[in-house]
Amino acid sequence: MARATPISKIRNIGIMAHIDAGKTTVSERIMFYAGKTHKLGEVHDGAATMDFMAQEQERGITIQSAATTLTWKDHMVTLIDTPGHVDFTVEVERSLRVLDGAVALFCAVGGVQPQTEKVWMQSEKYAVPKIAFINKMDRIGADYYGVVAEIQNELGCNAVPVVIPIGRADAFQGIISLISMKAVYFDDADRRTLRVEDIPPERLAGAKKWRANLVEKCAEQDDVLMEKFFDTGDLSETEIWTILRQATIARKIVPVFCGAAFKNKGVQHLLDGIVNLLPAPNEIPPIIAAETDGDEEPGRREPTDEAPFSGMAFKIVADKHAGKLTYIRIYSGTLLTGQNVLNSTLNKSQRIGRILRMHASHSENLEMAQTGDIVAVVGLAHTRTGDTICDEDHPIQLTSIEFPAPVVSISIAPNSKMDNEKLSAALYKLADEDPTFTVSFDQETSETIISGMGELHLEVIVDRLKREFGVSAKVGRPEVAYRETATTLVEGQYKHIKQSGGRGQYAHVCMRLERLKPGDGFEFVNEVVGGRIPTNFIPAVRKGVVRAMTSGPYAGYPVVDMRVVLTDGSYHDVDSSDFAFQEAGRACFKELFLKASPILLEPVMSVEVMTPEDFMGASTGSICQRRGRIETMEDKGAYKLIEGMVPLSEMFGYATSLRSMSQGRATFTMQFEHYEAVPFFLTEQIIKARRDANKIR
Ligand SMILES: Nc1nc2c(ncn2[C@@H]2O[C@H](COP(=O)(O)OP(=O)(O)OP(=O)(O)O)[C@@H](O)[C@H]2O)c(=O)[nH]1
Ligand SMILES: [Mg+2]
Repeated sequence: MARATPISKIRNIGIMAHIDAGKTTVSERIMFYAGKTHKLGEVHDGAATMDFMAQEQERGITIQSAATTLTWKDHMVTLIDTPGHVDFTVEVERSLRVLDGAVALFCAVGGVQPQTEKVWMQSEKYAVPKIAFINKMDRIGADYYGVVAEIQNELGCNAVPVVIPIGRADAFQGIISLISMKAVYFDDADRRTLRVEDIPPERLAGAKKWRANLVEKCAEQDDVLMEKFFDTGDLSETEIWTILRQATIARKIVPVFCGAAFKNKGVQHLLDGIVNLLPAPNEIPPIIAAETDGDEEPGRREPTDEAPFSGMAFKIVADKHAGKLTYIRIYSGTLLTGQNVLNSTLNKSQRIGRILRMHASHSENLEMAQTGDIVAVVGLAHTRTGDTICDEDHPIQLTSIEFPAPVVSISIAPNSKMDNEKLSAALYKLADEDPTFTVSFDQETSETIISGMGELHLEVIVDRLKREFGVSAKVGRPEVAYRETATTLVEGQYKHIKQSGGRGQYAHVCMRLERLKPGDGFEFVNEVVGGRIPTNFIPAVRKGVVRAMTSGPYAGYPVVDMRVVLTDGSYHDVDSSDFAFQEAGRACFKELFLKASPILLEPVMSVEVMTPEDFMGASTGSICQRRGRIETMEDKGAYKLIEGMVPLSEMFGYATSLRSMSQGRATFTMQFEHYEAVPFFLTEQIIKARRDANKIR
């Protein structure tokens, strides 16, 4: 079927940066210049189109990634604005997984922040080509060249300015394009008009120096151009664009632009950069299957409409009107409404209902979608985030999306008992949307426990429950998601025998517990030979072990990083059953685990505090007091940046305490780093508290 837009003119782009760098403001300008909106919505007025959730508008931050599609110079650009706050990192991860290119935003004053490094690394993991935009050039202290150097040194990339600013702070008037070698001024009165003039004489030397840098960096990429550069000392405009495009897509160069989105400066050039330098869906490598599963074709799909359909579900939204919306990135082939597709992750056939193109909170119906499109689909009832959707006759499974495990938990109960069912239905819908949010039920205390990435994450969930689902709920204090593991190797056996009239119960198992590397989870190995336990009972033993591990024997927390080897056992012709072997598996694991020197593990966060020098001592002290250790301290302009590791359990309420200690001038971010053993004296306290609360069996 004919395409409305040739695939070479499609761009799927994300905007990523630390919190408050101006991602949403840039997105609003992009939509305005592309004629998508006619009025500029400002974040701080709660009026940004992309920040359409009530919680986003009230807090002035982005919480969920929003997508919109627009046209710029006959290219179709799908743009995803991502949040900067670490609690919503899932939104960045899923967007980067399916996008072809990204704009990395920097604040001209703040430069490379810890969170910038984090999102940069996320984008590198998915090999996403990037261009950089240094925003907020109108702020006092803006330092374009300083930030370019930071990008090069701290992010270790080949950042090459394509424009340079004319003036800075209040005197920031425009930019010099190093490709056309023209000065461009942005008229304040009419936000759209660009005044293009010759470079003013006093800026010519600087512009020539940076032009030479750009040309040299381009020439380095290509032997023929290198020769020409040596002969003539310059390259043509077309040559620069062509080589810059190739090098950006190959991730050898990160072209740098600048402006002040809030003041409507520099964004049109960024848009030119997006369409001229970032890849089309057919310029990225064909996607490869995670596993071929007996498929005789090689497990790859070329990005063409003729190839069998394949796509990835990367986002689920419970929409009030449309129902469950599944966002899909199409990697190959064509998708039609009413078509049956295979969810190859679940091996389930699904029917495509409506296909929608999303514009923030609005949508437009489509009859079909093609390679490279990002659309939302109605009708995929079972599909989850990270699942592959594909042609039923040509199954393929793509690598899923990695999500961090939730680290903070709270108990939750509806204010009114009548709302019990409504609450659990709403919670499961929200968990469906967000893979870093989980819901569980504590059998011992009959409490519903919700877990997420941080306090803000859970606060937003509770708020959404009230507003979107009409359920008011009360919540407990935030608690740390501890884990249990064993430290020594143990072997032993357990006999489950019951003889109380009628048919008896008999199951006998021998096990060995071994410790796995952190993060390796759980392995169950069956070494039983000669039918000493019939194979049909083995899954029951495993089930019993898993049951014992869900609520660990030591303190009732999940057990992780263990290998359980079933070595031997015996059975009885009449009295053995699945039930008896499950019980034996559970009890044997429990007994052995408690003998294997169990310990508690706690999440440790990497914490970065940015503070004026005056509060340096107080800030480092606040980390040490919290069982933290300082890793590095460095100067960041007028500020000091302290990086350290602190157990999460010590970080509750830190925002308030840091604020009061520094007269509101120090700020911090934190993110989950790894699990570490809890010191023994604290373990005892935690276990006692759990016992008092009746949470240990
Ligand atoms: N002075 C100045 N302020 C800006 C500029 N761009 C954005 N801002 C302001 O910076 C604040 C944060 O902007 P946002 O666009 O919400 O930043 P964000 O990166 O989307 O933030 P999160 O989504 O919360 O991570 C807002 O008050 C903007 O008005 C700029 O170019 N200059
Ligand atoms: Mg935002």
